[in-house]
Amino acid sequence: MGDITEKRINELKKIINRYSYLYHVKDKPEISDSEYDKLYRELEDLEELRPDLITSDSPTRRIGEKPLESFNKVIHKIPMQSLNDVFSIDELMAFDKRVRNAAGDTDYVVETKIDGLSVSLEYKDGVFEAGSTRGDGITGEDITQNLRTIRSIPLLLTEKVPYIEVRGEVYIPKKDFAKINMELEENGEVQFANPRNAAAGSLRQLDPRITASRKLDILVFNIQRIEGRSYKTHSESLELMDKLGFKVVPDFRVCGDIEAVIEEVKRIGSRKHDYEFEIDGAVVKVNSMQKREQLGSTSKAPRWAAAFKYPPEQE
Ligand code: 0OX
Repeated sequence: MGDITEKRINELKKIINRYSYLYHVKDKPEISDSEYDKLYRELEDLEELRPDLITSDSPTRRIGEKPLESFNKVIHKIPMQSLNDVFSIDELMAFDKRVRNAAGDTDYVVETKIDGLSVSLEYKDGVFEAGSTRGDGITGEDITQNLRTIRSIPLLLTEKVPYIEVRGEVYIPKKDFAKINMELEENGEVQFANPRNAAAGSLRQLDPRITASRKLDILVFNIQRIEGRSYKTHSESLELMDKLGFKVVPDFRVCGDIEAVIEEVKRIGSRKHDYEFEIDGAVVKVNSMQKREQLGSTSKAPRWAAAFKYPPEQE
């Protein structure tokens, strides 16, 4: 009899994780909310009968019960570097010249630069183990409990990669930001100045139930470290993260030369208002991992990437 329960629990975990992925990562729900709730409640009931079968990757384990006393410090195994800014097309072309002088002609990837909070996520054997804030890039804070509440962060990857650490940006969608401030105002509390501060404030809550109520989302854009898999280009790494179940920066483009990069940077700038998140630029990255190695980093930032900052607009 116990076996039947165990089988059903495992089945429900798989089904629910899949529907949750389709809803929160792919934005393509395949069942109604009420059907989803029904499956979720069935799993909750079975886990109440058999607490010995509860695992950390169960969709019912997203929100921990206990608030923390404080956040622990973590030293990043791989430093979380920052980006060098460029403020004009001329500066972007100078960046391209430096890159080609040092590493020869190259493909680039252009991505949106999401204005949120940089975090790191670590998985062992495909299971979410720990997450932290960037902090100063060397030392951050352990916010695992809060990150677990973000539905687009997979608790279980589609493949049991021995180890992977990815980096992404946590943000609050523009449409949800206004709602949070309205609620804060109703409760007589201080409002947030912008979505970025709202995301930061929500991640810094010691009580994960408050974080869970905040509609945080994530987009990932870098593999910090991986064991058991390899890739030759950044675009391959983005595809790999997509395959593993992560929500990856949308419509990134591979560009064959700086002219194509400039066109893409302009296109992103003109679409600024269409994204569900705030952007504070476009990121241009050398695609070849081998060329990145060749280019290396300064103490602060990689030489293989640049953040293009759009001029401020008159509101
Ligand atoms: C972003 C963003 C930030 C990876 C190595 C140095 C910078 N805010 O959207 N950072 C990076 O790349 C890191 N990419 C991005 N898209």
